[in-house]
Amino acid sequence: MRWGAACLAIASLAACAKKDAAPADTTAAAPAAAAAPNVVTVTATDYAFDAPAQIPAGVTTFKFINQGKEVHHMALARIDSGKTADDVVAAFKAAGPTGKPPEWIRDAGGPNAPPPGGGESNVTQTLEAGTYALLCFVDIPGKVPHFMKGMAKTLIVTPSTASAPEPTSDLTLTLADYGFNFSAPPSVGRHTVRVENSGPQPHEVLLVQLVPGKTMQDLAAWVANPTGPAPARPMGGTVGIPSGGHVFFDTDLTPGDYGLICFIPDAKDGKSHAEHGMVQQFKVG
Ligand SMILES: [Cu+2]
Repeated sequence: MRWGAACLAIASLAACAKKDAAPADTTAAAPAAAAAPNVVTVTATDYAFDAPAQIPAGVTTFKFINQGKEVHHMALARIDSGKTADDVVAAFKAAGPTGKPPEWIRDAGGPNAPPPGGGESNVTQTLEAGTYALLCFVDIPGKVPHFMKGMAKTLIVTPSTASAPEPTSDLTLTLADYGFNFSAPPSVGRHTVRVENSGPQPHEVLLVQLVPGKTMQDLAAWVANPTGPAPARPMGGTVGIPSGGHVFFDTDLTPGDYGLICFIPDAKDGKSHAEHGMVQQFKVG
């Protein structure tokens, strides 16, 4: 029931989603040698990730394309000790629907869900060398998380001397226990949003554009019982980032009603952060 959610931080197997844009131009006044982020394209289908097996460390833009019919995201999870994505899946299976996720995996961002059927989302983040798993925690339809259906893939990030700077942002979105705060009201047009997690718990942000006349309450009800057309369209954002972490995403906003939501299960009671009030609606234009 967690549409586009990540849940590495907590317990549930039932656990736990911009438009396309190029990396922000950071070179306006920079020397000619300023490097650009490494762009890594990942394509999702029902139910698999098409992604490279190995990429270099450094500032990286993940361009995420969903060619499937269902909603997908690409959670990045840092894993240690020679573990693989198969080990992550086995650990979640062993823990069962109400068990804790393995202690050896950590939220590490990744692009949240774009619109299905060819939509794109993106995230730009500084990647440390190490071993990661790409995972889809979305469990619509059927309440079985997609990582159990094949959407789990190991990604090796190799040491690198790449020196691309992080993007320059024009908006900051701060995540807290439990809420969202924009540095300024988002306007129509293109933005590079810096997402910061100021809370003690991991958080994600899924940006959605609401169908005219629908509300975030309608979306919450639909996620709990996804029958009929969805009242909102996923527009990217970032999957879970740890306390103190930050990533960037580019978006292109047209006039309309939008929302922000975090589906990560709470560390204390296992309810989603959305149920704790981490959901916000706003108007653009
Ligand atoms: Cu999925």
